[in-house]
This record gives sequence, C-alpha cells and structure tokens, in this order.
Amino acid sequence: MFEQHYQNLINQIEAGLDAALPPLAVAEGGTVVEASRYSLLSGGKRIRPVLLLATLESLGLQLDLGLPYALAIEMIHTYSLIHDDLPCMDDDDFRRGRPTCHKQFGEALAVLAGDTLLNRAFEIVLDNKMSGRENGLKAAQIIARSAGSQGMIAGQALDLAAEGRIIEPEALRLLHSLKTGRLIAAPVLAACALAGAAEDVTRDFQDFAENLGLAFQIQDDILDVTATSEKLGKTTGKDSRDLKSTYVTLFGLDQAQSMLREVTGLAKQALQRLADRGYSVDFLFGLTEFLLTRDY
Ligand code: GRG
Repeated sequence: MFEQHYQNLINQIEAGLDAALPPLAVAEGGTVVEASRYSLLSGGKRIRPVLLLATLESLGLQLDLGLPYALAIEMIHTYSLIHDDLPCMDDDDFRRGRPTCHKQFGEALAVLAGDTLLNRAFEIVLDNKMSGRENGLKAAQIIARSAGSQGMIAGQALDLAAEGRIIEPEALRLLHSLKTGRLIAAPVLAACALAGAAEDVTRDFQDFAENLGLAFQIQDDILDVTATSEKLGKTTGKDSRDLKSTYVTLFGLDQAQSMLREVTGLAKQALQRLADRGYSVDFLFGLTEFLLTRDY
C-alpha cells in the first residue's frame, strides 16, 4: 500500500520534472539544459516533493495545486547537489549512480546547470495559479527562505567552515538543521501554507518535519559508513576521510543509531498528535519508517 502510493506520487513528480525543463535547441540554451536535465532526471528518492504532496493530501487539498511547488523544491535540491559536488565544495565524482554533473559536462556548465535549476524553480513558482493568492505567496516565501542565506546556503557555509576540525554537538545540530533540515521542512511547511492550515496544526507538522530532517541527516551519516557506493549511488566513507564532523564521527555508530531511533520517535509522536485530531497521516508514518530503515 505504502510502496504503491509512493510510486504513484513519484510518477507524477517525474512527469512534472520532465515537462518543467523541456529539451531546447542549441541556440536557446544548448548543453546547459542538457546538463540540467542530466542531473534532474537521474533518479533520486524525490523525498522533498513527495513530502509536499503527502502533506497536502493529509490536509485535504488537491495535489495539482501543490505540484509546481513540489517540483521547484526538487529542482532547488538538485541544484544544491550539483554545486556541492564541485571541486571547490565537496569535490565528488559520483552522484545518483552516475558521474557528477561537472565530471560529465565540465565545471563551468555544472555551475550554470545549477543556476538554471534554481531560476527555473522560481519561474515555476511564479507562473502557477496559486502564485497570485496569499497562500501561494507564503509558500513561495517559505521555499526561498529555506534555500537561502538564512537556510540551506548558511548551512553549507557552516559546513565549509567546519572542514577538517571537530565541532561541538550543538554546532553540528545547527549546521545540519540549516543545510539539510530546512529543505526537508520546507515542503511540509509550504503545503501547510498552501492549504491555509491553522497555526497549531502547522506547529505539529513543523515538529514532525524538523525531527524527520534531523533523522534523515543522522541516517545519511550512518549510511556513509555502512552502505556501499553501488547501493548509495555516491562515494561512501568520505566523511572520515575528509575529517568531517558527523553524528558517527562525533558519537560513534551505536550512539548515532540510538539517536536516529529517538528523533524518529519524536517525528512519529508529532504525527500521532495530527492523527488524534483526525488528519490522515498514514502515508507520512510509512515515509518516516522508510527513511529510518532506508539503505540508499
Ligand atoms: C551548494 C548551496 C549548496 C548547498 C549544498 C544539500 C547540500 C547543501 C549538500 C549535499 C551534501 C549532502 C550529502 C548532504 C546530506 C544530506 C543530503 C541533502 C543528502 C542528499 O539528499 P537525498 O538523499 O538525495 O534526498 P537524492 O539523490 O535521493 O535526491
């Protein structure tokens, strides 16, 4: 049941992403569009857009109203991966099971492919029928702030500053809540804005999303040492090699695993509060369990 619905949402997202960035003639964009499509349409779990659509479903709103925002968040996420993989950032050769964008197209085109996805994301947000409405504007603001210099970009800057040194657990938590957490919470909060959800309902969704984001990051750190590169589709074992502070390098594998269970439990408690109020959050429970047990 969960798998079937997840696949159904993924199918809508894949079709939307494909249409969002149609192949262009060389004169109109040339290989930069090819490079953008290469990274955007190369799989990925699509967790962020799935979260947006699933939250909208829980709130009883039509999915097509949220689809442009879901696509925009996935495009922003993919841009961040392309830029993060560049030699001047995390320097990685392998992503989503294939050579990274700059390995395939060169560094300059990879920078432009990331820029293309970021700009196209906001074009899509501005061009849809919700954009003229207050709820649509709020959703757009949430997405822009979450990705910007007070959100994901701030987290990336903290990450760069922390390279090669051990940081305090509180600093690690802040770094991850910005770098990874904000773009995981953004789809849930954008869906609440689109649906005009009441403040207390939004608070429970936010609590769910923030704990889910933290769990996601802890699992990412665990998989870096427990998963294979083939399964993960990216280079593994990099964190300890690059002397990065992670939940595993700071706390050890066992403690990281128990922290993962603890924050996943908090995410589920928030969902249970929503279920008790009558919201149908079964799929979000399934997604939380899937992220806890994922091996890729
Ligand atoms: C360059 C501005 C800028 C930001 C980069 C997202 C990010 C910030 C860096 C990616 C590095 C990284 C491994 C972060 C840890 C968590 C994370 C975001 C993993 C990748 O997300 P998934 O697992 O990837 O959702 P897929 O490929 O499934 O979409």
